[in-house]
Amino acid sequence: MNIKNYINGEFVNPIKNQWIDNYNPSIGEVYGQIPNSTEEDIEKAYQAANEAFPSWSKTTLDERSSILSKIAQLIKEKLDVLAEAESKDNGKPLSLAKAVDIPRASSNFQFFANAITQFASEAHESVGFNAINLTLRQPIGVVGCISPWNLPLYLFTWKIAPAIAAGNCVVAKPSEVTPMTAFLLGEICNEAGLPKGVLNIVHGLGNSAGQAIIAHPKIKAISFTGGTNTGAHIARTAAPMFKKLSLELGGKNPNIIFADCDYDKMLSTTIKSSFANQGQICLCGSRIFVEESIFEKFKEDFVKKVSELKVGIPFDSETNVGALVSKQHLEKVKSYINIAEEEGGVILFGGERVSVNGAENGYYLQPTIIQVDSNKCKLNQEEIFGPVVTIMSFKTQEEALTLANDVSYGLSATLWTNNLNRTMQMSQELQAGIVWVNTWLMRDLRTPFGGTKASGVGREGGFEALRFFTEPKNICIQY
Ligand code: TXE
Repeated sequence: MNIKNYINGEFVNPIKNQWIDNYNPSIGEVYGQIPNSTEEDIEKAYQAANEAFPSWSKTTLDERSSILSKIAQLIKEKLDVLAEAESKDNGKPLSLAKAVDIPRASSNFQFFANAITQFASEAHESVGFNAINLTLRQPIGVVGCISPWNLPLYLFTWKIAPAIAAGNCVVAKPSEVTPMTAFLLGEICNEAGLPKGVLNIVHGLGNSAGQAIIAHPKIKAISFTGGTNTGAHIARTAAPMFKKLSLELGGKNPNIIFADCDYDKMLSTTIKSSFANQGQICLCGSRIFVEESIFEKFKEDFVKKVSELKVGIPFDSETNVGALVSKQHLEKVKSYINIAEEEGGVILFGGERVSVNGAENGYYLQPTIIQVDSNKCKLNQEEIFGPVVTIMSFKTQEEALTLANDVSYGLSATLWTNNLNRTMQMSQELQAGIVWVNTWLMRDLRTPFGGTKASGVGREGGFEALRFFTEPKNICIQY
């Protein structure tokens, strides 16, 4: 199954005709090839975007809205094909791709189809000066969108939808590890009547195709989701070129559980916040802190529930935990489990690779729970990004807050308590861009989304995203 770049509304081979193997992680085998694009391909994509920009940026909001709605509708209609492609490419359970990834990709387009028709700016009357100030929020031009492999179409469209809704044209690169649904999106955009060149999808490696996008002198803004180290590299390259940057990076999120919580809801949600998508979600609550009085009970109940999770092939409807995305990533996650004991950790459950019948070469790993006695260990300081959580107890609210914030990341936090004062006191002090209280991963797309500290710069979502993808201009008129 060879896929091609989508440039100027057409599917084309990479100019230098270089290709990369694409793996199916559930069986550990190559199932196709993708373009290993070079800067020549990025230049071609930029030219197409640049040529499309004058007319696209002058379309009415209703014209844009109706095309984005059509894309949203087509994604919905193609749910099964897209979900199977996503599951095959990423290793996640098909049930998850059907329930979360693909519906959210459709919602991303539908949300910004609606939002752009409501996006307004402000005017300021300079009283006494016979002057009025208008703020225009104009599209930037050609922008770059680069996305990771964990939620491929979900995060790819989360950037593309607001970018084109705001009137920009896009050079987009999905992760080379999970290119398939991005490829299928190109066909959907043509079917929806998106004018050629508005969206260009180029496949390839980060340090070549990706690097060509961030270094391109005329691609004026970069929206990136991925690892913190990569984000830092992108900032070093793009900042001196004065590009606008939105960096949604890694996380090492605390899940803080007080004895006064709704215990059963907490337990069932914590299974999800720990192991959904094989723990490969930047928002997973990978550091679990439990109030001392319920620590032993929680430990026992949590281990029991996790031991009942089924690790299996993604297309099996019984599967709760699928394959990790690649051999390299499985080895990275395993390397953290291997240092658990030397760090004074105790593996309460899991830790081993799983050999799944009929898919012995797949990248499967048990959901793993490690009890640690310090928040200073690597297991609690570094993003593992796999089905691995640590647990430790705390005595007081102050101690829990200190533990939660004592990490370089600041993306999200989850808090389980029914004490209102505690909720507000802790939510204000937690160093995070998102705080969930008595829930996890509940998402209202109007809200600002993003992290602080090593979790990134800028916010996505709602009007934050439309502001990122536009340039404000103040026009002051005296009369
Ligand atoms: O991200 P990368 P990966 C974390 C997680 C994971 C780590 C690496 O810890 O293990 O990041 O994952 C492109 N110029 N998260 O490898 O390398 C690359 O091709 C331009 C958290 O997926 O950052 C891909 O398309 N682009 C994160 C994208 O960047 C470059 C979700 C992400 O790749 C580039 C995923 C360069 N020099 C991983 N180098 C989250 N916050 O959700 C790479 N890329």
